[in-house]
Amino acid sequence: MRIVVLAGGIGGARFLRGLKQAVPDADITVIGNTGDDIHLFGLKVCPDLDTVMYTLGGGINEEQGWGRAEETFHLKEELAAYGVGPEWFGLGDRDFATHIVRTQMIGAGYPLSAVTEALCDRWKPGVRLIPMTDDRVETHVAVEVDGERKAVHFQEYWVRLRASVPAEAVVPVGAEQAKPAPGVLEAIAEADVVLFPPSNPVVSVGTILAVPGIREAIADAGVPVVGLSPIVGDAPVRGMADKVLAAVGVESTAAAVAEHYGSGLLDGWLVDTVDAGVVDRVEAAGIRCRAVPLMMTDIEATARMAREALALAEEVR
Ligand code: GDP
Ligand code: FO1
Ligand code: CA
Repeated sequence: MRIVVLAGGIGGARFLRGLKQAVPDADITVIGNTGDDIHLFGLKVCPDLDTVMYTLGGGINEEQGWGRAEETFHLKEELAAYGVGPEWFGLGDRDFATHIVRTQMIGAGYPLSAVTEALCDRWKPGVRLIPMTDDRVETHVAVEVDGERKAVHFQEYWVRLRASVPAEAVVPVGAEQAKPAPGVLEAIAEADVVLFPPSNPVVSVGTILAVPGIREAIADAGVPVVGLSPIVGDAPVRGMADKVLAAVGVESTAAAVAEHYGSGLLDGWLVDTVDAGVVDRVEAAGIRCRAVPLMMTDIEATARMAREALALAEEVR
């Protein structure tokens, strides 16, 4: 079975671990969000691609959900001693090596998709990981700080400001001009099923869908498209999905997120059992819906979620 997954960072990566366990023989292609990417210290950092790669490759800091296990921060401390920041972004020594290799290869002329493949030669994530695009896309968030409206990089909004100021708009800068990376449209066209993991619907899945051609390819593939809600009991399980959903005028409920994707894109939607009350509302929107446990407490629970998503895909096929 060929499965395509549109993934952000932590939610996407953890779901993929369960999916691999549920269907070990499946051919899984992950289209990764690159809107979170940021250039720091002259290096290109790709948080969501790295989170997927480290999580599936066994190098992730499990508690944190991002960055490397057994990390140290000597390099960052030395840079700070020179007065070189930003200090608000936690780049560890082990993680730095990834960004150095990536930046060096990009400087030598390799596209991000080829660089990602090279990095995955080491981590062997057991999926084909492709960035959504080789072009530069950066998610910016319009905020009001001290009465002044300005746009900040998504990482500045999330990590430095801790999403403590209202997001008024979310803009994937560069997305309109971006082209899907090689292999993205082909993987979608050849897929048996497309899954939206419990990833951020705005700044992860939404950003991937903002690359012209990807949304259309999914609709044209004519295969079941099934999503799992990142909102459980009217709040995100973690992160700032509620804040960025508000910025795009969508309420933070499992039903509203399904309606936001819409029946033109989604065929099936899984909500958590605590949200069983919204199943009828989602089905009224033309999307087949089931309520099942959606907390990724461990790999086995996550594998059950993946099996439910695939079963729903068979139902709507
Ligand atoms: P990010 O790039 O690190 O923000 O990761 P993603 O975009 O892939 O996923 C973030 C989303 O995953 C958040 O909106 C969370 O609410 C959701 N999430 C995290 N853990 C769980 C879980 O155990 N169950 C569900 N249903 N959603 C989760
Ligand atoms: N998240 C934080 O909350 N604080 C950090 O200092 C931080 C550093 C960082 C470094 C590399 C990386 O791959 C991810 C990192 N993240 C950090 C996570 C990242 O900001 C977010 O998980 C996602 O981009 C949110 O979607
Ligand atoms: Ca992300």
